[in-house]
Amino acid sequence: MPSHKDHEHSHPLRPDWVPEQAGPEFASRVMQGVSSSDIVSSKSGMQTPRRRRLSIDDYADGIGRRDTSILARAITLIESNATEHQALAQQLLARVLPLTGRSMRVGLTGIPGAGKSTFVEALGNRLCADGHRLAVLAVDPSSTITGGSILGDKVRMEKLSRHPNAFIRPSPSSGSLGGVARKSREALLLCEAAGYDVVIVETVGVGQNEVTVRSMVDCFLMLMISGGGDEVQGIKKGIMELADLIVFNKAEGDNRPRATAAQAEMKRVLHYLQPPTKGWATPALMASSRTGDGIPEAWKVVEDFFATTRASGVLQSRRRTQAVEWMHALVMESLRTRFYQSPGVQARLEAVEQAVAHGRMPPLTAAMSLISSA
Ligand SMILES: Nc1nc2c(ncn2[C@@H]2O[C@H](COP(=O)(O)OP(=O)(O)O)[C@@H](O)[C@H]2O)c(=O)[nH]1
Ligand SMILES: [Mg+2]
Repeated sequence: MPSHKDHEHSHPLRPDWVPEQAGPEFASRVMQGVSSSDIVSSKSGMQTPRRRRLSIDDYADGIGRRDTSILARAITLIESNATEHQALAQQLLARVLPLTGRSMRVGLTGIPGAGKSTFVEALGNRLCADGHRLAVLAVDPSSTITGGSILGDKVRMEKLSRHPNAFIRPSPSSGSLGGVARKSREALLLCEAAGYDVVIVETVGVGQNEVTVRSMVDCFLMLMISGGGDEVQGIKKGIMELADLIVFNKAEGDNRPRATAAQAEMKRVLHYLQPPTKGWATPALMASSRTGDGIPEAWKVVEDFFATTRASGVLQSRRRTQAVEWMHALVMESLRTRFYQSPGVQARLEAVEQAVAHGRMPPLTAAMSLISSA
């Protein structure tokens, strides 16, 4: 039984980074999980976070009553690499598990500039107006969070970020793809526990990201632009083969004919591909996130997807498979970490690397010898 102390952080959780130009309001809604009530002005006028440590009960109760500032802090907790935070995060995830699984998990991909953020703003405001509660999570390990894209999102998702039914969380600021993905998956579960019935996991179209996001969502939507370049948009990399729905965005005005042609071409291509979801043929649509045209139709297709896959049981079986694969991925990650952190390996690793690099030891012998010293 963990002691009482284990239930608390030894350090207050603090945001790693808050955009200079952004006020506490934005910080609380969109950034690192600081609630504006946590920000107090000191005598010097500097803003300093004042945090009460939260127990596992505080986190679980806060999430249960849909307190977004507690949810944001819980996500900060799971994003923390500190051992004591990770232990607490695991307890919290186990606690809220019965409340999870009730959302439509939707992945969204597309090259930078395809209009993902604008699309989420347009779609999200509609969903929220219809009474949905929407969480938007970003998986973008390449984002350095130097401000550019996040401040861009602040503008693009301005209305949505202020909507009481919306919760927007950018990508964790550091970590490998695997690390970011783990955190995003756990963040998704926390959002579900906090009663969000639609969770959009957004990622940029650079290959491995999509595969990772695909493995944590039910429905995967790919946003494309006509004339965006097949290669960069992943047509030749097979990313579109992961998609349950392809939407050509920016299909308005002068661009409409080009989008129409691209859509027709895509339909022909899709005809020859094996769709990623059994019993569901991937459609290609057009929309304009700017004018809002085609957005309700795209959402209707997403709803159809859920109705179809739920009725056939494909949705449930995909989730079961995903959970088991996820467990295996965690085993691998944990073994790897333990291996490289073991004193025996740390003591010998560099020398063994040198020996392999200079051909004094075969890689297989070296690997086996490191494993036996772990
Ligand atoms: N004309 C037009 N521009 C759009 C549309 N959707 C997004 N944009 C613009 O495309 C640019 C990139 O959009 P953004 O949402 O940031 O793309 P992201 O990088 O995929 O998130 C911005 O200048 C948007 O205003 C659209 O439907 N039509
Ligand atoms: Mg964006």
